[in-house]
Amino acid sequence: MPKRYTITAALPYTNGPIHIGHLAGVYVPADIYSRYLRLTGNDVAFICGSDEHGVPITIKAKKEGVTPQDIVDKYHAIIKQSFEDFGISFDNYSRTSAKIHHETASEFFKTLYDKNEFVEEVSEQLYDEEANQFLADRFVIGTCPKCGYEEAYGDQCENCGTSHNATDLINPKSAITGNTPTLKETKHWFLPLNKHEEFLREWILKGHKKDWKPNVYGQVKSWIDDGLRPRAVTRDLDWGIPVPVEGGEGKVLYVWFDAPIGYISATKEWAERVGKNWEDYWKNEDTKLVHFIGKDNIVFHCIIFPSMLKAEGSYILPDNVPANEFLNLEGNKLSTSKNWAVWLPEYLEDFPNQQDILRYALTANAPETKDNDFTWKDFQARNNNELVAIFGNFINRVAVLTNKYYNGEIPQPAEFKAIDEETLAAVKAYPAVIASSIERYRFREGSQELMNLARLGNKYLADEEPWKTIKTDEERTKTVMFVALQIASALAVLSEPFLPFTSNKLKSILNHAELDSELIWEDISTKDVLLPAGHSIQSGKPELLFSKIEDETIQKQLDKLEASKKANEAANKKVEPQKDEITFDDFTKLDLRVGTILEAEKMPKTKKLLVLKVDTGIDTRTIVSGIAESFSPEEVIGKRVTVLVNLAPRKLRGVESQGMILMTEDESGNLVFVNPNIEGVANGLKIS
Ligand code: B3M
Ligand code: ZN
Repeated sequence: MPKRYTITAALPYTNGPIHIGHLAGVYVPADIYSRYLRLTGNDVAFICGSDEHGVPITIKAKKEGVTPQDIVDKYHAIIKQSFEDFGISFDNYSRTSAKIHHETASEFFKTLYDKNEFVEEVSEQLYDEEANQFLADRFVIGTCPKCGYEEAYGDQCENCGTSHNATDLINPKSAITGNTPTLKETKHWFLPLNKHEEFLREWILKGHKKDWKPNVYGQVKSWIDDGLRPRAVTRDLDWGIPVPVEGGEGKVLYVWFDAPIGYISATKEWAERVGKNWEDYWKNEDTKLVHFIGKDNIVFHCIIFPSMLKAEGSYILPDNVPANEFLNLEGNKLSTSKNWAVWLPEYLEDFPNQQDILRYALTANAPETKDNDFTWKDFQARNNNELVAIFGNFINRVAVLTNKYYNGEIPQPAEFKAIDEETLAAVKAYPAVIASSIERYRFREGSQELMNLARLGNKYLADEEPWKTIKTDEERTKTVMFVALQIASALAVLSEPFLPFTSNKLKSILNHAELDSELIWEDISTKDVLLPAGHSIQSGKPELLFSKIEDETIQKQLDKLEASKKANEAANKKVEPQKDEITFDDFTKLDLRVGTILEAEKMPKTKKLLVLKVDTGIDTRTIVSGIAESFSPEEVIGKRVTVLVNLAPRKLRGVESQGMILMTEDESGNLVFVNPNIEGVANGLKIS
């Protein structure tokens, strides 16, 4: 039975481009789901937009010395383009700075206000005296009261996912000035989540929500079990949607209050454009509402937003919230600030027109039940061993042979053998198998089933060897090619949710547009013939669907990451402030010489000290140096070093040290010699 679906994908913050983590966690799975539902005849509204309010945007604007509006305009355009480039098939991609959103969110707030669903309260909030500003959300960093993570934000800990009030943070510090905040009174409107606890318990814990993913259900259960508290839904900020009620002057809605309403306003905008009734998608019990999000957004979509919708009273609640875990990159957490990411615009520069490889690699390795790692090696392997060697290879052989033997025309099959019947029957089973994976939000499983269909085709050709039978049995060859073409056609349709670009190319190779009616998902299992005898495929050499990725290409990506790690380390290196000024005479008092370490041994019973014999050019003397944790005695013998020779001798563990060897640290904090490193410089030469 076709149904109506409202499918939302988390609204990305417009403070930077998007990267593979966003794609893998939210947008690719949401797109697979939406495309599949459309292909199976459902009425789908696939909704997203830019989240343009909130502190991250203000912070970014401050950093770049521009206005928040400049920031959101810039990144809205970039993000929207990335989604288009990657074939994310939103019905509407809106933005929360749109007028329709401001109106919808204000109205929503007013409705709750009029229904007395808020608690209005003057309370003490964190305040930065120097910046003259209240500190909420990402303006304040401190220790998470739940897990002890030291860089938790005012509204949420990114480590354990807990959402809290800024005043709950231990040791809060202003993200603007670094100061410890003071407390200052201010009025806010609170959503009393405690009031909705019973409903949430009924709806999620006792209701049918046990079919939610265990990570989502588990998190929600633990929050409800811990007890819910009122949450402020307004803020003392100047960037956002003004609080539309008396006493709200100078305050805005909390970004997490307005952002999910963005799903509603984006639906309205779309419905107006295409002549539909938006309320069908939000207020009709027959509509299935599904939120695709990352795991850090669970509390907002499973507790706060449903409480808002329930309090408003006329909306449906989500049927499922299939949140994903996080994707890591080459073993490390993806990070915008550390530039540890693969950004979509950059990917496309390096791999033009190869969106489907990334979509496939991210789906085949999606972080569905646990955090997962994206590696460039895996990306290469998914492409070379699966997309090229199985899928692409099969299609290429089918297209080339059809053109070669039959001038591109599907041959009339002769008698079907058991293997042919079995193969065709196996193909017919795939729509249901893949559908079941998708409907259970198991997209990686679905992608592997799709690959199995290509495998089936590949194996069939390899076993039946039409390139051999063509010389001995023309009728048999026709049957085999006919069957293979049916498999290719099934692949063209069933790959669409996962590999939309490939599906399109394949449909043109097979000339699907020339068929009497467009093939849909269901046809693959119900129709005996997908491509009839006599239908012609595209003539000429078929376009290759995929091509091999060489090691050098992958190495380039790894080098790029390495470079960004280095740059980041260098940028983060704390440079100590300059010391007090000295005179030239002060400087000339230092007697620095080039020397060579002749002997070295560990100072007994110490960890750090080496006793060195150093040729200073003046003499050979003993110097005790604290370098034993970085160097073994053997390693340092023969090293050219810089020696401060006129330092007053001092005794260390009973050994008199007559000078000092100059050292510094490398990027990882290891000691290194300040090495004169000049060939042919004699010991004893002065450094000045
Ligand atoms: N803007 C948060 C995020 O990117 C966010 C989602 C809003 S969904 C309504 O993590
Ligand atoms: Zn925490």
